[in-house]
Amino acid sequence: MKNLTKIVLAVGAFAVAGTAMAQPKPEQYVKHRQSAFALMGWYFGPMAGVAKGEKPFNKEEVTKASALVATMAKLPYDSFPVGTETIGNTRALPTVWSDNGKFRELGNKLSVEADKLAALAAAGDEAGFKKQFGVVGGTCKACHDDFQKK
Ligand code: ASC
Repeated sequence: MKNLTKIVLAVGAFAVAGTAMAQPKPEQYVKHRQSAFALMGWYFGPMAGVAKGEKPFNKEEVTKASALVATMAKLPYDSFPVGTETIGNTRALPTVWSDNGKFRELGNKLSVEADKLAALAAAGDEAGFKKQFGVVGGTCKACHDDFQKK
């Protein structure tokens, strides 16, 4: 074998091995997506009191929390590969895979609406924030209705 051929084959073998090692296990995908959703709820939930006027609008707090929600909203949707439909304690409905286009669309919508919420918080726009909080919550719910077990 020519040296160049050997090098090409060796590099190819490393690339294949690297890909195989980097491939997460199905249960790791489930953990990834559930972690992102759990943190999203952790930061989103307490802002409901602010949106309802039960708690004061603290610009610093809602800016931090809504920015984290917006970041978390970008994470879970690549963690529903085929093969993770029934892993662990997943609450994902089969529709996540059978109607994946709509699922991804709602995921994108959540990201867009959460970005808007974060921008309103950072601008100190209390009235806008309160209104947009409802839009984001409605986006969460729309997806839960069709894609999450009750
Ligand atoms: C939350 C939370 C959700 C959403 C959803 C909105 O605080 O944990 O999953 O709001 O209940 O309808």
